[in-house]
Amino acid sequence: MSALNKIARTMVSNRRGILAADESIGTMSSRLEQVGVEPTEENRRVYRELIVTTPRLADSISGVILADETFRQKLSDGRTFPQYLDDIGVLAGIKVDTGAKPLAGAPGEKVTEGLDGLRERVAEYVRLGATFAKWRAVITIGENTPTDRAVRANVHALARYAGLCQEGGLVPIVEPEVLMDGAHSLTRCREVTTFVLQVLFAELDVMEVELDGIVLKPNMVVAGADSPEQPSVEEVARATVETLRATVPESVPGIAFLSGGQRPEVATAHLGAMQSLDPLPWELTYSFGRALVGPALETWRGDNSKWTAAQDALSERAVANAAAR
Ligand code: 5MM
Repeated sequence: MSALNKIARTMVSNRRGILAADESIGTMSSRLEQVGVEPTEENRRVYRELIVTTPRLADSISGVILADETFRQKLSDGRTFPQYLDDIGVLAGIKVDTGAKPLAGAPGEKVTEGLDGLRERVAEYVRLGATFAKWRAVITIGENTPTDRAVRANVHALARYAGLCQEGGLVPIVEPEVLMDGAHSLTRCREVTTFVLQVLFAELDVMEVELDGIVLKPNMVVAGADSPEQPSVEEVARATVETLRATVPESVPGIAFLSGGQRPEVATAHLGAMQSLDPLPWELTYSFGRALVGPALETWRGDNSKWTAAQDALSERAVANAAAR
């Protein structure tokens, strides 16, 4: 078993999943403002300390994805976040993309950037304690989107990112997110997700990325958030698993879903329903952001007398997801 494969397996096995706490400074700041907390560097640090020091986190969380700012910050006891995670038996991951930017010639569509200097940044993050990385591409469903060029530009960047990570010793989480925004049907989401994953795995093959040393982080196949016809939990589970079976090679050790704006309980129910389908060739787990930390942030709201209650809210979601899988 290669070193990358061993890390990837640790990320997705033993009924654990991955916590996405890598909101960029802009996203984290607006989430704090939404709950009445001033978006300072220190408040972002304190909030992340609340999250990672949740008791028994390691029972249900195998790895935490951090943003660059958090990766270099320290907990109140002086340990860096990666050091602390290592001490509690949780892998530290780093988001290495620099965000989705407008794609030339494709109105409304974006391409994720961050390849410049990535080899050197990977080397630094490895020195600082990272074992895996994350890069998220966003694909929009609309009347005339996604365009072929938006999909191809994004999977090309994902594949080059994955290759650079593996060269430097990090397991790449490969995240092609087909957004839930819009009124499209489940069938349309399935078509788009199928196309994106087909083109993605063809590109990973071109770049000779070792598939047993990645973790795929896709969207579930759902209807658009504004669609009048919302499928049942079983329909989502079946459509998602069928889409993955048709596109994801069996050598991929694990698939860790993003939640994408689904309500926390709904995302958990979908994950649970998938496990009861026929035996699956890969581990199926979670790499949720909002569906794990949303209730904790809503509970805390910057009030440290709610610290324990907020950690309980995170524990509840983490334990429920671990049970679901
Ligand atoms: C935690 O949010 C991540 C970073 O987002 P920005 O770079 O836009 O600030 C995000 O990539 C996240 O990891 C995924 O979207 C999964 O999170 P959800 O909330 O969809 O499960």
